[in-house]
Amino acid sequence: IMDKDDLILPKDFPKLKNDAFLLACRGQETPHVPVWCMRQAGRYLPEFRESRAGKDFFATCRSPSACCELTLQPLRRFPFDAAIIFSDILVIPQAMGMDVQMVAGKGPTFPEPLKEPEDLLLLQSKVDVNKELDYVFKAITLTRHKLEGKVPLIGFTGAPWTLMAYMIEGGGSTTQSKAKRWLYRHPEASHQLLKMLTDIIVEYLLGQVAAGAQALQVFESHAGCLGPAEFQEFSLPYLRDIARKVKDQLKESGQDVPMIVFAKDGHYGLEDLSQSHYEVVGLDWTIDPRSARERTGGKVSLQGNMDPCALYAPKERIYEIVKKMLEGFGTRGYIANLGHGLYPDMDPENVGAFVEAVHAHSRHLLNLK
Ligand code: 1CP
Repeated sequence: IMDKDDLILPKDFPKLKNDAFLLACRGQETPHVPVWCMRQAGRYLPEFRESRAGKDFFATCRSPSACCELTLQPLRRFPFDAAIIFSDILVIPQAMGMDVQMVAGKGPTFPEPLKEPEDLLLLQSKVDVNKELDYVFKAITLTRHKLEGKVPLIGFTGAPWTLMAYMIEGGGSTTQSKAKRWLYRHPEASHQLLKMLTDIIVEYLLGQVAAGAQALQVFESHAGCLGPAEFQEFSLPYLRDIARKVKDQLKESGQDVPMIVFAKDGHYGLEDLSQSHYEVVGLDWTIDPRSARERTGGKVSLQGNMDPCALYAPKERIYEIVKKMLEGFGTRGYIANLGHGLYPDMDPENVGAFVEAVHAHSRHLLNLK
């Protein structure tokens, strides 16, 4: 019998009942293709809007019970094969001492973004993640208990370049020109910042696993504004470092969790990404499933990549699109997802139709074998 206080300890977790997602990460056979959606905990759900109403976004991130509730909401509606902890990638810049606010209608905003290399001196370069990001770890532990073994729990982080871009841009940007200015004008300071972020990210991910995360996704959401050469210099080495270091450290304690790298719009880096120690490469919708398979040479599992906007289509059309996607990727070493996150105006019913289509059509394909 569990005492309420036991829910805060990262041990005696309930037995996992559905391991399709974890098996697919490792390229093993599954009874159906597992599916989850980026931003599955989000504003398209009325219950999410209700829970979040009038509350500060980052205050919500700091409340383990709120994060747990928001993580579980989509799973009560849909038979997703994985949960992703409700949090945000920008908790790392906050832990480094930067102020980040969520401004309604505008998104995340840094009142004082980094402007010149001297500003790096203002950052906390060594972060005690167990102190500064303890609230994320608590949310993961609580959620892992409350999931009752239904599906595995995914932890995540922003990748160094993506976080650097937010820290310099001060928020969302279409060109990332302020951040890219650093790459061309201050390459050394850029590497210094990327290295600093990498060290924190490694500790952060290890902390998430210790807290109960069963898989880890690294979001390089701003890969698309880099060209192949800039990607090679400023993104890929750090992505590799993160996977290598996390895996080496986990191995020492006899652990191993699958890692997913999602470099949005980074199709030029697909071959490299498939050889960067991640078990899974996430894909946006601009990549054709068959060519992604060819280019990654069966070395990794693939995750993605339906255009989120296809969810605006009628249900029958969604089924047809899913069918094509499954036939392109095949049923082995594949995790169905969208090519990016759900948008707030999407109809939850169509999300359900997407999940149902993946399960039904993949079972059909697997039965034909
Ligand atoms: O109040 C709200 O609901 C605001 C919307 C929102 C949500 C639901 C934000 C603001 N963050 C989140 C949660 C979140 N963020 C999750 C939760 C789990 C889930 O997916 O269900 C995750 C994984 C993230 C990760 C995240 N935050 C990324 C990487 C994924 C991606 O979208 O590329 C990025 C880039 C962010 C920054 C961020 N946070 C929020 C917004 C609107 C943005 C994008 C800002 C921009 O670039 O314009």
